Amino acid sequence: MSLWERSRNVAVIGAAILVGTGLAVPGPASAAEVEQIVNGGFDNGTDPFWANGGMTLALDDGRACVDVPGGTANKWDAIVGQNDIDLVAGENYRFSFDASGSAARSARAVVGLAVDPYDTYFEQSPVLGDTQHYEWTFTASTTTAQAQVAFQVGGSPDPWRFCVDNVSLVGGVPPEVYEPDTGPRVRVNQVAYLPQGPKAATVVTDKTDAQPWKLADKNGRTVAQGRTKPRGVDVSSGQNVHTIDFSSVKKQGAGYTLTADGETSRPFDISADVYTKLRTDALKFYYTQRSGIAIDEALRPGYGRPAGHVDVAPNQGDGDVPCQAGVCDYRLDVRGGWYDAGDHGKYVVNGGISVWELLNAYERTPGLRKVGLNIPESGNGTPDLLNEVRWELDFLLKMQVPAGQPYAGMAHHKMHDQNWTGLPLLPHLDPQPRELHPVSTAATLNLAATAAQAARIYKKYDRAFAQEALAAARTAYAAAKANPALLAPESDGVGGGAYNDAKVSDDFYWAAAELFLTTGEKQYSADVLSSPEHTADVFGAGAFDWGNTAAAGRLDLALVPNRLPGLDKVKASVIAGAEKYLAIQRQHPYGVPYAPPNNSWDWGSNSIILNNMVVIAAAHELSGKDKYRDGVLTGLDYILGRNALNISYVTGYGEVSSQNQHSRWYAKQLDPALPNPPVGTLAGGANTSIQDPYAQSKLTGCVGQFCYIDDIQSWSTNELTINWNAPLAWIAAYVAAL
Ligand code: 9MR
Repeated sequence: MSLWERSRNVAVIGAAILVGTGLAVPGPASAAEVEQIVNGGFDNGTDPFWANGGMTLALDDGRACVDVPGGTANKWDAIVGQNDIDLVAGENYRFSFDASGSAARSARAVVGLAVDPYDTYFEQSPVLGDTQHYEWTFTASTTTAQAQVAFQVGGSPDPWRFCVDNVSLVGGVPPEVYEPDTGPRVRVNQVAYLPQGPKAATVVTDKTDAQPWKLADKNGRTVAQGRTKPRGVDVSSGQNVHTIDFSSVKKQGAGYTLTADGETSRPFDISADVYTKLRTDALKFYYTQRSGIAIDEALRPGYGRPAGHVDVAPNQGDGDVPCQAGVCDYRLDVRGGWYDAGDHGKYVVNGGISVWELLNAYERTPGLRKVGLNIPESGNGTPDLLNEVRWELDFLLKMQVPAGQPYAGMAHHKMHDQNWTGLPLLPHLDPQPRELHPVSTAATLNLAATAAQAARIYKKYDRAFAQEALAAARTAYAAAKANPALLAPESDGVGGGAYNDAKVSDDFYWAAAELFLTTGEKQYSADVLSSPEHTADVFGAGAFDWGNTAAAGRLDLALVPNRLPGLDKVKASVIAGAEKYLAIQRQHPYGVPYAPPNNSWDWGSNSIILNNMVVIAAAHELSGKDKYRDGVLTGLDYILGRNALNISYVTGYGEVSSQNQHSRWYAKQLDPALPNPPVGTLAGGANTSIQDPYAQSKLTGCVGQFCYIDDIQSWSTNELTINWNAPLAWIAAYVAAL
């Protein structure tokens, strides 16, 4: 019996090809190819294959079949497999089989370690139907004589029948090369350019001299033309590119196309309307991320589900959660909040920046007050954005250590499953024990900053809550000052993300800034002024994220009315930061205001790009200058399709968009009964470190923008998170308000 629940922490490299995708053709067979599976054609009965979970493996028309019982929770609760397989590190293997399923269920086909810790070396989860051939290649990361080929077929509510034949694992095969389908070489914002905004496109071409271009309306009539501007080789993609500027066209319309160098772009609009919808969709994302409440099918057709982690089996619940062994001897009720991402963890550090950014959007963009989100609280007299964020704020407050306990006033860094779970797994079906992890200075300051910010923003709607939040913020801030170096370690990453944060001067600065802005008190302004962050250049390659929060404090000091001495310098620093991002953008032939050192694109790069745009938008508010507005709009083009992969990174926006973001419950790619992520969900985006095995199998050697793949297995390039949708919502709200 095997537990393949480890979806992370495993290194596999190589390339994989699904036959029939037309992406690449296997190379010629080499003489050294060796079959590792015994009796894969089932010509001599079913041995040495085995089945568990109460299933009997039996021959049926020359294939091996099992009747899979219904009502199991996990894929690995029912397995057909073969053990004692040799793997050699660095060697390429072709893994193939024919399989069928009586219902449209997925089989998790795994090559992995047959013994504890059950590492996964390669996995795919095709959705089965009539008999079909499946085939991939991968490179083994490990040498072992204890590998296993397994078909995990559990996790179905109803019984079904699984059959398999011609199971093969051949070593010594040539590696495959993955070629993404990038469509036409003319790259545009596939959604919409604003009528009065800048309009730029990028053409991928070998030509080095200017080429003619034409803009056609939806009837094919040419409405503008000109010549491209050769830009040489773009560092971020390695491509030779030209740019096109068609800003002079201002006529609203749908279905425009741009043609250059014999290629015609995907269609796009010239219109502002769609950004009002994007603003709403990006914010509606949060309701379906909620923990501790049933998602109402009537409010989100196709997304209804039972409440997760409310102490109903098989959940172990969030109502009475202990600490990890040795960490504390009390228990907390930490129900509620948003699930962080595609996992079921809830993290104060990341919840903090998400709350801050959404509340910041609310404070900066008055139009947001009236936006309805169709959530259970709608119509209660409080703006829906505040209703939604309150769901997370209440959770953050629950993570604070109660008075009378050691570290009272500090916040636990995070709470999540004891072990990683596999995909798919709806929140209410997660069987893992939940645990509180140690308190940390960073989490405590996240709580202080956001609770202080909430105190000034919610005052108008809920005085009692505002007072409670402010008291919690003061307590947290004092506790952090008393415990200034309780740092969350990188090693605490089993069952949930580490969110390790070794630098907390930024969090101190941010929390002091929010407390000062809300109370006006000298004790907090003194801490702001004496912080080394106050005079530092906080606008680096990426302005801010969950681990770097000084810019959040700086932006609010610059924009929320206050009487801090030296405000001119604070404001000037924001303008200088925006100028830096504009300069990067001008150099960039895809118009991206982000150029990380060594072309090393960060995990969640799309959110970093959007956060840089938030700084540019802040400069627009401070100065009123159009160039900043134009910088934001041009940056958005990258997110919505003007990029090397010709993809919109927002589900449901643009002709080709991300839709298989890594999530345990929007797992349609693995189980057709589940939905894709809701429209308006941002994918993490290019990440040159490609930490997950699937991305490694497809993208090893990728350059910058190419380090992304729209596959549910790619948690390092294609996850969805609460902190990434926040800047999308911020920017969409900004654009909608223009
Ligand atoms: O977004 C996070 C990224 O910046 C970190 O480098 C990475 C490793 O710690 O973790 C990312 O956050 C993940 C978190 O740890 C767990 N939930 C999913 C998050 C997005 O992948």
